Amino acid sequence: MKTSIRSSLGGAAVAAIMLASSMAAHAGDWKYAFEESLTEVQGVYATKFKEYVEANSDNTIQLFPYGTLGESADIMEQAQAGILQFVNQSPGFTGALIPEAQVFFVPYLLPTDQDHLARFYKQSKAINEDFKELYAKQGLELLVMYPEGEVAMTTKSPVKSCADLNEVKFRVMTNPLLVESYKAFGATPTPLPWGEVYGGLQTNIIQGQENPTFFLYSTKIYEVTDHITYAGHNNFTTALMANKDFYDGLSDADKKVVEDAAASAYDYIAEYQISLAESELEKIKAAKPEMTITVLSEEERKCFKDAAADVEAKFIEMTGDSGKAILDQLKADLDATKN
Ligand code: 6CS
Repeated sequence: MKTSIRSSLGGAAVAAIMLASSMAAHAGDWKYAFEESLTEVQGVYATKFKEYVEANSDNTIQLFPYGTLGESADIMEQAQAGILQFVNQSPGFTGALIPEAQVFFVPYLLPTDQDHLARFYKQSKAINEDFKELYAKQGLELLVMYPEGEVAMTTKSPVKSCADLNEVKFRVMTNPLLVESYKAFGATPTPLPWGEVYGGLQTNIIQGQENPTFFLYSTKIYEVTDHITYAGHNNFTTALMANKDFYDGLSDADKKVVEDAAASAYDYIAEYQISLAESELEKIKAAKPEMTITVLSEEERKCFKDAAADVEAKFIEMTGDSGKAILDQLKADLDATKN
């Protein structure tokens, strides 16, 4: 009798160990790379995503901040090849791979109202259905797009109108439409990966660049430029994707954890990045009191707004019917999420 209890207990223990090890075998150790440091917006988003996944499943996530695996283009290649399971890349770099993603660089398309933006990214059909299909064709499962803040220009000389950008070599992300945009603004656009921007400004190879306010502080770009200008022309959009084969191979439960993690991190970051714009500008003012900060008036914005129509036409020329359909859908989504 004793023996049989012992052997049945032993059998249960072995079964439990087998179950645990089979669960461990199925639990993933996922790799997630992004274009910023751990304390910048993409890093905070990634941390929230990781915390959610690890609290709600047996999977673990290893985070790879900017620079640990290369530039934006490198981490995208690694994600497409399946070396990484997740990659955060902004359309500013994805535009070369998915031309329609350049739509986010049509000036004045996105509103500056952050509440409106937060509703838009979440509810947009263009993002959640149309772009999903376009990313899928590149082997990527688009999980979410989210905002990082209004984009500001930082330059070595003051900018009050497009004329002030004449002869200014202005760094842009490697995105053909962004090049067109700064051409239309009157500058000499210079596409460069992020790693070359600080040095380029320091050595005067370039004299300007654009980014959201928090990034101007965290990357110390204020040290190598003297003027910050808000023209209200854009809001920085970024995107989290998974390798599609990896995602398709997940169990329904894991797919749900991934989607819920993306949504939960979205709700956090949509709020978080709003307060950053103000707090980080204050830090720039404290670190460099002589920095000028200018919000262009409606009149001063006129030439930038006029240029927007040409950039939109260029976008359609570059992307044809597919781009036009995305642009129209995006405008309809922006309209539908106004209130
Ligand atoms: O301008 C860039 O290249 C970078 N800007 C931001 C806000 N995030 C990552 C990206 O590499």
